[in-house]
Amino acid sequence: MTGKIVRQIFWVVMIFAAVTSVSLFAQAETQAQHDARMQWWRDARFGLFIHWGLYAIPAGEWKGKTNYGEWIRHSAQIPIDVYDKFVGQFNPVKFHADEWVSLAKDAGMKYIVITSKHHDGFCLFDSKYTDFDVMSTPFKRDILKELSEACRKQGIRLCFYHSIMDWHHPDYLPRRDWEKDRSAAGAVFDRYVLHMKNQLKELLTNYGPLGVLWFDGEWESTWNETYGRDLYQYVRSFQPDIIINNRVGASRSGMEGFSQGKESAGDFGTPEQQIPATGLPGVDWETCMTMNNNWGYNSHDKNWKSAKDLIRMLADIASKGGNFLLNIGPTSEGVFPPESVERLREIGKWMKTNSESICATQASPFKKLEWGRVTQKSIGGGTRLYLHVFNWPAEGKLVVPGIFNKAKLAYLVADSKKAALKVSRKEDSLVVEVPKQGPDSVDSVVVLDVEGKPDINDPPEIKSEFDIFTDALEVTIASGRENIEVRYTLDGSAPLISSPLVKGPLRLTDTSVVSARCFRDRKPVSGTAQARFAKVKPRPAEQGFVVKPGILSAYYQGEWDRVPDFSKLKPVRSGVCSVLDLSSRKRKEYYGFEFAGYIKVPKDGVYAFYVESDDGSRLYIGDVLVVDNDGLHGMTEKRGLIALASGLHPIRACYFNKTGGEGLTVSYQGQGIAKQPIPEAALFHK
Ligand code: FHN
Repeated sequence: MTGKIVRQIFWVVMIFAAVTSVSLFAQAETQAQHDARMQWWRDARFGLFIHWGLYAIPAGEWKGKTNYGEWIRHSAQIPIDVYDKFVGQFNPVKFHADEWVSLAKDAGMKYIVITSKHHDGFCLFDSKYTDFDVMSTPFKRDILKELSEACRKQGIRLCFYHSIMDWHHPDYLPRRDWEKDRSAAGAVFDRYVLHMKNQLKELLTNYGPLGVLWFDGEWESTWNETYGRDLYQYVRSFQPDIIINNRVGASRSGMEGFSQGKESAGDFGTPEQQIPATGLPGVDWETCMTMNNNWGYNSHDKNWKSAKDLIRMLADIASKGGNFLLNIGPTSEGVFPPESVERLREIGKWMKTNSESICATQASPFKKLEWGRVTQKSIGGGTRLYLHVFNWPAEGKLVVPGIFNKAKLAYLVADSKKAALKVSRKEDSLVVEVPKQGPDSVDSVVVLDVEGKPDINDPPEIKSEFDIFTDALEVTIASGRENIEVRYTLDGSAPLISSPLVKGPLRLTDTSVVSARCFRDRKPVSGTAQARFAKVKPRPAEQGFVVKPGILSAYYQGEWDRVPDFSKLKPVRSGVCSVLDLSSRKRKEYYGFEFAGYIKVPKDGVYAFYVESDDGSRLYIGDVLVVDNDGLHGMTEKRGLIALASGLHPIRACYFNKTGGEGLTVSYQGQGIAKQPIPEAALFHK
């Protein structure tokens, strides 16, 4: 029997043994057990993300370009043998685990998620399954071991980020498409899976109890939900109480971060660089975000978010029932960039006073408030509402609309004496009399204790197909509550009991500000909803020339983080295509398109244009930017509106893809056209 067959049998046996040993673990978890396992994480609300590795050495710069981060090996197409030389330079002599943990703890963070291995494959821990790890560097210290000890001492949960995608291991597939000289011959992906599991076993057995295993890099074609479910069970077979994110499987929908399908593996959703518009009752989720533009350290990246924005994001996320995982990319010396430390300290100052309004709170019972956000906690016989006031009321009256609980107590969280603030009722609102000046210009928190569970009556919903129109527009107003009268005005004033009753859809023929409010027994029982609808003139069609079917398309190759000005670039190829799609691209990454021509619309009226893309895209009609979906992101759709006269209008669509997923769909809707990709019959060029 040849050696090759023996080796293959060996791997089949090894893989089978690994899988069966895990499938025995698959225990059904009750909701109560699940909630108990998630409780510390739900209460934590705030954690530190750390992206650290060899990429901190080039610090974002390579051959004169300075816009790289942790993806530098791939984005700058650094050959593996050149990148491996960084191992001999990694010596973060200023690294002190206790300092890092104290900075996180003082900022009010309850857990730390650090990259045990990012996509480049380098391990920050001592692994016996590879030499591509920290023990092969001049530093020769197990960074994760030191961090686990510091976390245990300071009561912070240690968590690991582990990338499924691995640009270094010979068995990982696919190779990078530019790695022409790094053959995939002999690579066995399942052998890589076994390697990854062996390293995960090291992480799960050598560093004490872990809070979360944060998987990433799950989007390539070789990984799937079956692998994900198996890996989820495998990890929990070593630490049953560990929490695992939804990137263990392959069900995440782009940067929005939520899983498709109930059976998807993972305990929480992972929106990235974005905050969901609303909370999702019953769904655990965590927004991860950089402080500047990069996850890994980039010494040139000075686009820092302010501490004010970060504090308000924390309150916004908590008010929607989510967690905030805020990232730092340490330098190659082993320290946090000073700008990161400054922000951690600012946030820590605010959290020192206000952390009770974030930790162990639940999502707001209100849909939307003009002045800020709300979090809540159950307290004996009632509810404690934390009113996060971003815009302090000048006249000293903080109006909380649509609430029908009896107020018990109110005071400023920042007031150590908890001096009572006067609370009165004004129709549907509770009005808290507050000092002229709030205690914190970023987010002043007012405690409002009420009896019982929140009894909130949200204002009615005002809906229409679009918020602009050319001749008339139908608007519906509905409350969805029993025993309610909805009254409205069209001039922006608050509806009164004498205002008209909503008896069906309204037909607007002029620009209007619609306000609507619920009434019961001739008294207002909700706040006021308001929406503006503008009457606009349609863009005149263009005439006086002959057009032919199809739209001009120009194909470019290059690397961008945003839609470039294609007029300044030379296309690799130009031509005419029948629809706006990517089928003529020559490679899957580092390319862009510009489509230009005319779109023919059948009627005067408002049209909605939609652009769904990965990565960035922009859509112009004439010189108007109708849809701006620019930037690096997963498949994301944006919409824009424009009023057009029937006939031909110039249309221009720009698109680029950097790395990873790709995709572009340009649709339209309106004047009897259901939402659909712009068809061939509507596209022309001169
Ligand atoms: O490709 C990674 C990226 O480097 C970074 O780790 C982020 C953080 O969640 N995750 C991936 C991009 O979605």
